[in-house]
Amino acid sequence: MSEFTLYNAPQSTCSQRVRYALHEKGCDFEEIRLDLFSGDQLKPEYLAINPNGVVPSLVHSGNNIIDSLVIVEYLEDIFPHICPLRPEDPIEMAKMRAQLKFIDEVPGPAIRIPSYNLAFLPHFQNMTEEEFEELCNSKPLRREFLKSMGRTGFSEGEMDESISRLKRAINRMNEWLEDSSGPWLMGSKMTISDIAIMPVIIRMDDINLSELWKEFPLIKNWLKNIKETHSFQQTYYFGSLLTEKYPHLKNMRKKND
Ligand SMILES: N[C@@H](CCC(=O)N[C@@H](CS)C(=O)NCC(=O)O)C(=O)O
Repeated sequence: MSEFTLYNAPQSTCSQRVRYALHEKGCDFEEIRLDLFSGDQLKPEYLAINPNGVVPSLVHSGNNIIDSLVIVEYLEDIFPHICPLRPEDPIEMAKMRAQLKFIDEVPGPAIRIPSYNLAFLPHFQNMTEEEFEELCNSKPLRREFLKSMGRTGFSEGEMDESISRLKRAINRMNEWLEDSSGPWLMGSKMTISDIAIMPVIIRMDDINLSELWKEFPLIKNWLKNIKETHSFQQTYYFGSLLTEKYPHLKNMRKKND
């Protein structure tokens, strides 16, 4: 039996970060896939592991480690010499951590808006108002987010605002690549920052938002490089992309291509 158990979901962007880091570190792990739309994450036995009722959670020898970036940093703490993902210099480390804060503050929340509107909304549309209210109230972390979406989805204004935040994030990512001379966000070596932003960029690519970096060759190159890593293939097994789970999104892609 493996000493690591990862509770996660194939298409969850936060889970994808942790799967990638585990593969980079060469960790053997048991993967338990939760169905987020059946409410697996809200069952008492899972809430005992992660009281926030979200994925991912990593159980390591009986210890519950929660929150994607905390988990990735934890893996770094216990395996500092296997494929190091943090710079040694404290100034560089601070720079990387500031990038992580930005990623979780700007593009991380912004990508949820189109993801929910395009893919996840139908899961809620057939519910009655009472059922939806009950579902919202059962969520320790995402209650207000789900309520703000409602059963009809985010408004055009909210969609536009999230695209504008994603554009700002793309500009910032380009600046990081220019400053570091690439190919990774912090320079010649991949760091946690690359893993943190990866699922946002992959999601944007998947839902037809790649035009946001059409003028940015450094980002195109970054994307090509990360897709070529062995951990990428292992992380994004079939069903990890929204277009693989929700075929109607593929048609939308074709229409726009
Ligand atoms: N800060 C947390 C956020 C985790 C999170 O929001 N997970 C989403 C999937 S990416 C989730 O489990 N959602 C379930 C729900 O909303 O009920 C982390 O990085 O791990």
